[in-house]
Amino acid sequence: MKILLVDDAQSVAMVLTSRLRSFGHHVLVAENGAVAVDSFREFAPDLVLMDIQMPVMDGFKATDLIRKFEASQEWAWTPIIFLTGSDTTDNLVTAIEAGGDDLIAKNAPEPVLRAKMKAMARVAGLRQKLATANANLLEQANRDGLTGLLNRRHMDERTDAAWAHACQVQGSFAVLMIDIDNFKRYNDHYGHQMGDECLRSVATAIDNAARHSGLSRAFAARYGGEEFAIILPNVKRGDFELLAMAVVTTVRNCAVPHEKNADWGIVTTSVGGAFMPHANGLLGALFRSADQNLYLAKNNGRNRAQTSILEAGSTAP
Ligand code: GH3
Ligand code: MG
Ligand code: MG
Repeated sequence: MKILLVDDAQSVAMVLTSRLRSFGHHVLVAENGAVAVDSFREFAPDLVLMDIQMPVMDGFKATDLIRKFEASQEWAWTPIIFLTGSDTTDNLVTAIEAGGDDLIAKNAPEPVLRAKMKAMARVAGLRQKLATANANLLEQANRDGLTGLLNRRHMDERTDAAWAHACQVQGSFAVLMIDIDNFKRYNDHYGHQMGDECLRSVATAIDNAARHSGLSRAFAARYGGEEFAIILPNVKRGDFELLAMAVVTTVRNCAVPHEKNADWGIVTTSVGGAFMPHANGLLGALFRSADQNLYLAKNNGRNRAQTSILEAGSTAP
């Protein structure tokens, strides 16, 4: 475990540190509550051993600040054990009321300290497992089950945040809407299962095109059905136009057979894009413009990209 040991008495800190290290733990010492609160954020310990009476800031105040900090985090409760002169009932009640989880006497016999650390290591192990499971769940909740791309809900959240930031800094912003050509015929001809396979291949191609664009903030998502989107915060106009074309080419290069797709005989996409040099106004207007361009790309023969530039002011409600 990573243990944050907080005690102003050097002699106590030294004895406890050497004992804890001999049990195999990694120990960081803080000499008062204020230092402990700072160290807690950086060290992210599995356990805190906290003295109560200390100069600058006492253990109760430090515990209160640590709990407040944890409340601002996604998911956190680090065990805090108070170090006391004696482990009386009164002390235990006060410790728990103050936000601690247990207490231990500073001069507790070695087997008692070892046993308590063993119990805490179990808790730390479980917390680690929970944190990992939580992160996996969150990751899954943000993904589309069929294609593995970001799903629409997550795309909306992330796009709104990126747009708000772009408006604040007057940064550029662009959207690409991507739609598979004649996909209904694909399903009718090859069946829905093959249709799903095809959606996966196209999604991978789109994701690759976005990743290979070198635009670190670009992200691709499944917009819905056989439609995808790439969101491009802080992008140069030239890079946006290149990526629009790259998506069409990358999907075409996969050469997924599609007998019923006009003269091409392979799966193709149409792309509609809209770019704003300085984000301003309503994001919906940018999407509408990208949609109109997608419609144009379809009308102009499919298997192509159509893009346009929206000047500031053109997105006013
Ligand atoms: P266009 O070139 O104009 O885009 O024609 P289209 O046939 O692609 O467009 P349309 O909107 O008529 O058909 C879209 C089809 O996409 C219909 C629907 O069954 C199919 N589709 C949507 N989501 C899924 C899915 O998850 N799996 C499969 N297999 N098909 C899907
Ligand atoms: Mg469609
Ligand atoms: Mg389509």
